[in-house]
Amino acid sequence: MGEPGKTPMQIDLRRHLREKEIDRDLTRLICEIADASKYIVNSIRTGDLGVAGTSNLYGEEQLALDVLSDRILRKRLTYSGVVNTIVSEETDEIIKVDSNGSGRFAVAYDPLDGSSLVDVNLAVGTIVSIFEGDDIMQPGRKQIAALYVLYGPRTTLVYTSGDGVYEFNMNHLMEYTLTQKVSLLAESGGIYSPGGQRNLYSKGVEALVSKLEEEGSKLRYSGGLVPDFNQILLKGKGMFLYPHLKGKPQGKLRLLYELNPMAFIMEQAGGAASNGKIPILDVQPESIDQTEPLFIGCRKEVELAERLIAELG
Ligand code: AFP
Repeated sequence: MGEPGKTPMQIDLRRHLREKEIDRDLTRLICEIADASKYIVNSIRTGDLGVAGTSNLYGEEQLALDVLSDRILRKRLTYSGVVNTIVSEETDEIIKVDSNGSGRFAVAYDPLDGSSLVDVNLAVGTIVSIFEGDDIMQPGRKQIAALYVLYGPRTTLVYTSGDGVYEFNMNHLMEYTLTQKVSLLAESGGIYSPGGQRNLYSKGVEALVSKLEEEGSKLRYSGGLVPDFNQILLKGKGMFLYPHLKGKPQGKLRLLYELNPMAFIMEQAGGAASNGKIPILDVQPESIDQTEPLFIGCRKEVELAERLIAELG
């Protein structure tokens, strides 16, 4: 007989990590982030949608939820005892955490990516990138884990620690239980999720979008990286792109806490992630606010993007 509220087959996050023999400190960190997401999902459902009256590194007005979500997550990371370095989209510097020398991990996160979508009731997410050591400016290939929480009709958590990608669903007890191991089927065609403004696309990107549509791909774009990415990952087809734009050659999305974690997850699921020239995970970060163009999804589509950009720019 299973515990109340759980069917006998349900495996919760902590048990899953234990059974996969994930490092105890990393298990603790992932579970702390999962716990923090319970407070974030409650703040989204009931919180103040007003403006916090402050602005972040990019000069974007911070919504109360941005600030609240950042505070919730940072507190859990700080008191976890296993973190020594933090970078958040909502702060403009690298934060050193005093864990009495026991801090093993450097963490970069976007506490509430897509927060401007909450007041129109669209899905948003938390994105986290985890490195061993105290250097947060390593290439993404050095990550030891990456995860996101998607606050949609259901609240789901997707993570990788380098041995596959797993999805969990938050049940009515607010516990995450395993739903599936994610594998990306490189189906032809399907969906594409094009960020930015089409009139600012380069010839190569314009040719990519035309080719995808000729092959029958349908446009699916909400303006939230986490739900848009999650759709490609779980449907197992197509690609998300936020490309280089005329006047914005580096694109919009942030390397440390949007591109690196999503690229790690996508590669672990059998897909690919590129800045149009090289794999995202091989980019050496030069600054915490660095942005890169992004082409991510099925390997075939990402290779097509790189080929057309090499030919046409
Ligand atoms: P915010 O976190 O500022 O809402 O931006 C969300 C985001 O970084 C990412 O989630 C989306 O993919 C992208 O911006 C959407 O950008 P556009 O509004 O330019 O399409």
